[in-house]
This record gives sequence, structure tokens and C-alpha cells, in this order.
Amino acid sequence: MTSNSENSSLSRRALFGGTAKAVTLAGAAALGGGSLMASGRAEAATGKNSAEVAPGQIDEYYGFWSGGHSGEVRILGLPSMRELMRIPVFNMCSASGWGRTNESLKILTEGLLPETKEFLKKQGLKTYQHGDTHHPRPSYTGGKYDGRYVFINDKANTRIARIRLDVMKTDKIIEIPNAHSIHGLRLQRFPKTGYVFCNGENRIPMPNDGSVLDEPSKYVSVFTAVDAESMKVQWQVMVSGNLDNNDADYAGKYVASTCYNSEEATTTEGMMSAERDHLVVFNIKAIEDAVKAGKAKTVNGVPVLDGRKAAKSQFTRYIPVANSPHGTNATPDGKYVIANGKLSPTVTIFEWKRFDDLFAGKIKEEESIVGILEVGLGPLHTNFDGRGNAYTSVFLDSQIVKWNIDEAIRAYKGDKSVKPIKQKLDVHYQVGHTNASMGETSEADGKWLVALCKFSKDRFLNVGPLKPENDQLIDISGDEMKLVHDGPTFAEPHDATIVHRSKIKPRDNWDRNDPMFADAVAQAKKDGVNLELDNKIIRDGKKVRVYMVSTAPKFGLDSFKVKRGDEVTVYVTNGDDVSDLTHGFTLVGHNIAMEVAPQATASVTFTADRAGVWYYYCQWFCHALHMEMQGRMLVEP
Ligand code: RUQ
Ligand code: CUA
Repeated sequence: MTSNSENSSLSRRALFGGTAKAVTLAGAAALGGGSLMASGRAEAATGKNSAEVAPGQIDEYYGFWSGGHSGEVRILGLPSMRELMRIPVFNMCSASGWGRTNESLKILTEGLLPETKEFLKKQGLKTYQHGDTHHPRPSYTGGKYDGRYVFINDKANTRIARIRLDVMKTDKIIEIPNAHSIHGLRLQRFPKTGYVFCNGENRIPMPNDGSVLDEPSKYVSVFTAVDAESMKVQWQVMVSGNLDNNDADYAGKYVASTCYNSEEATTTEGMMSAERDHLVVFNIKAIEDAVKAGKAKTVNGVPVLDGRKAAKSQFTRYIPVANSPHGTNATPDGKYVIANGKLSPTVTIFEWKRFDDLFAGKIKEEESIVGILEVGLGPLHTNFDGRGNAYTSVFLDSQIVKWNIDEAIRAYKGDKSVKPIKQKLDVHYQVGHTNASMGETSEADGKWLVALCKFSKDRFLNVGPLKPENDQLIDISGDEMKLVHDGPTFAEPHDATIVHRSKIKPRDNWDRNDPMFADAVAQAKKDGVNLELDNKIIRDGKKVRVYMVSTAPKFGLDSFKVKRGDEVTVYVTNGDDVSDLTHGFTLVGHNIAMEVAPQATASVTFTADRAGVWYYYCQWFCHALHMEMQGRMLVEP
């Protein structure tokens, strides 16, 4: 029915209709023409902070960067903005063998739903091959980073993952039942993490088994709480509208989430038609009590409560805010939470403690709002310096807007003597998330801010039609923000968290008792093999287990022989107890490569179905004789 031209004339009408929404969208459309970027380049300038990290010097902060649709997480050093490491999470990694080794495949498969496993098997796959990471969040104890984990969502395949900060590797991945694409992800801050709060963005039928199809009024979206230690889903709450971003308070009582599409429509126009959407507030205690009292229904093994608007439950409150809010950010003093307008040029400030009265029925929804401030076109996310200032990323204006929280509240009350907006800084271009050093903790230190810009356009050498994003570093230590660095990044860091290096203590070498390779240790024990000393081939019917120790520059076995059709598992243990001495194992022509870091064991299983001579070699440069670190697999026909 709708041809392309009808679609485009319809959207043109919407664009030039003259409303605030239309202006917002028109800006987005103009982007394609490149006419929006009138702002000149901000000159690099040095504030009282020095962004220079000389050769041999070490950064003061870790930055945990999402890798967007690359499916990974990256570690950057700040202020240098140097990329230090990539942590494969939902993606397959050619270098480390993530997605190919037995250890990583276990993590990538064990948390999948049974029907997903079945579906993937029919596609000839063991797991999803990609992911879309947005929100990397380090764990808390008492509102401060505790250096245990980073959690991250996968919007594409409705999963969440946990990364261990002692080894900087993913150790758990689970798929969330009853939800459809996990977008917002934040953590319980107090007393500790605690729960991982996951926003199911899209609305679907529950259960989504084909019995309901094109009846959107029957769809729901769900809010999920996962236990951070066991990585098991604890409970879910059904919600009206589409959940976007959430944040938790500093008291362990509430989580707030922006929620768009109160219209519950399935078209873009429909989703924008109402003037107001919501901030949904979740009452953790009320939810826990109801789950304990058995008031939840069980769907796919999970207790589910009805927190939809019409249910008028004690689990949720729906506070009207201007159309399609996006980011939700809790202030580090523990007092406020801010919803960022997106289609409205405003940020809305709510006071956490008023939610007590709201749930007690003593105040109306709107009365939990203590401020509304106009910041510019397209506010998306806000972060904090711990000195009472907020920094909001404004997408369409391509600016970071610095404003004072107390003054914004006073201005809202009618005080005309204050000017809450302190500065607007051009960024390049179309900024999404912004994050300040320690800004999501009670220890916000106000030194650095990053602006994760979605477009780089003219800022770098032209690398063809696909351009990098631009992650900019801003010094916020003084009265004025100063742009100090441009950092090109590949698809697509949505969000980042900046953690002082004192909070994280990674290991140098693996512990031989690490759970990552506990299965290999257990199998070796059964085979009477000492993984650290023995080079052995164990035949067990058609299964062959090859154990070898790699010590620079030699594999424990120069060759091993198997029969065509054998199921072969190769276990390589890195016997070098030397920092930074990683080995690898690449088997030519077999789709096999794996990383074996100091004191680790890694393993891979395959069918030896190609008769002949096949070399394996170490792909991680380890020694002057690294090229000679090789051996042969001999496959009998
Ligand atoms: S959302 S650009 Cu996926 Cu974090 Cu706001
Ligand atoms: Cu071992 Cu290269």
C-alpha cells in the first residue's frame, strides 16, 4: 500500500510541520546533507589537567568502552585515549579464538535459551555470531566501584554478559527470556551490585510463540533483574511502553527508566504522536516482597509481575515527561535522577526521596519533578563532575552543555537571579553518550569528560565511505570545558565508563586454579595428565585428546598423529610464568586459532577430516625463535 514516494512525502510533512518534534527531526535529516555542521573546530587547549601521557608513562584512568555492533568491549587509557585492549564478548575473535575455543564456547552457549539452541543448531551454529553492546557498567559496593566486574548488554540478541576485571575476560553470558532486545543496562549501587537491571526495549507477546502476531495491544515490554553473582534472572516486571535507559539510586530502593512509545504504536509516526511519555520508577522492595509472597506468575521459568500502567500496582509509577526521553542519569550526591528529553529540548530533574511519597500516594506523579531545564536540541545523556554541575550531550546541536543542578532547580521554582547554563561546547559531531571520570559514582572527580560523537565527517583523513566515530576528550577540571583530543573509533562505542586506576587490580598471569579452564583441568585429571608437565596423546575410541605444554619457543609436541574422522581436542598450557609471554596455537586449514596467555590452558575440539600433513604454529610473538615454534598434525587417511 505505501510506496516509497508516499513514505517520503509523509515524512516530509512531519518534518516541516512546525512543531518542536518536527524541528528535531528536520535536524536529523539535514545531517545527511552535511549542512548542520556550521560550528568551527574548537582549538585544542590545555586546562589545568594535562592530557599528555608521554611514552612510557601510564594513564590515570581505565575507560571501558562498548564496541557497539562489533559486539566487543574495549579498554582505553585516559587521558591518552590509547586503546589498550579489546575484550571479545558477543563477537567472534580471530586473534584470541573467542567463539572457537572450548572455554569461550561454553560461556557463549551455556546461557542460551533452549529454543535458541535448537534454532541455532538448525542453522549449523552453536551460538550467535554477533552482538550489539551499548552500556558497559562496572560493579559497585556502597555506590563506589569495587573492581569486580563490568556488565554489558547485547541489544541484538537479548543477552547480557559479565566481564571479570581480574583477567579482563568475559566469564558469563545469559539470554534473557520473555524480553526482546536488552537496551538500557545499569547496576544496583547500594548496598552493592546486587542486581543487574536490564531494559527490554521492544514490546512482544508473552509468550512469543506465534499465537499472537499482529495485535500490538497484546504486546508487553519487560524489566529484568539479574543476580550479578549467579547471573540468574531473579524477576521481571511487565511495563507499558518501550523501556529505554535506566539508572539506580544510591540507596538501593528505586530504579528509574525512561520509557518512550506510551502510544504503544509500531510505526515511527505513531510512536511520536503523544506529547508525553514516561519516566517509570520501579520499587525494588515492593517487587521483591511480591515475588517472595508468590504473587508472580511464572513464564519460561521466571517470576513475572504486572507493572503495567493499567494494573496500578505498587511495583511501578509512571511519571509523565516530554515526548521520547532517552538517557536516565543519577546524580553522584544521591539526590536526583535526570531524564534527557531527546525530542524535547529539556532535561527533567526528579528527586529520589519524593518517590517515597509517590508510592505512598501522598503526592501526584508530577510532584516528584523538581526541575525542567532547556538545554538545546536533542539532549541524550547527562554526566556529572561531583561539584554540582551536570554535562548533557545534545545530539542535534552537537554540543556538550554544562549546567548547574541546584541553580536549575531554583530557576524552576521561579528564581530569576540564576543562570543555570554555564557553557555550551561544540563537539564533532552529533554526540550520543557522554561520561565523566568516576561520574557515575559517589566519588565523581570532575577531571575528564568524553563525548562519544556518532559522526566524524571532516575530522580525520578520509578512509572511504565508512567513516570512524569520534570520541572526544574534554577537560572539565576548570570553570570552562576544554576540548583536548579527538579519538577515532570503529563501530560504534555507544557508551563508556571511566574508572580511576586505583579501583582495578588485574592479574599479570593466570592462576592455575582459574575456573576459566576448570573443565580442561578436570579432564586431564581423569586422563592422568599433569597439564603443566605432560605432553601426551590419549586415545579414547574415536576421541583423541592431545595435551601439550608450550614454553618459549617450543610446543611440547613436535608432532602428533591421528586418524581421519577422529574427534580431536588439543589442550595447550602456557608453561611460561613470565608476564606478557603469551603463546598461541593456530592449526593451518582447520579454522583454529587460540590465545594461551601466561599460565593459562586453552583447548579446542574439531574433527580431523583432512588427511595429510597440517602444521600448527604459535601466532603470538613470544621469542626470537617464535617462527620456529611449530609442529605437525599427521592425519592418516
Ligand atoms: S543509548 S546515544 Cu543505546 Cu545508550 Cu543513548
Ligand atoms: Cu610462542 Cu610465539
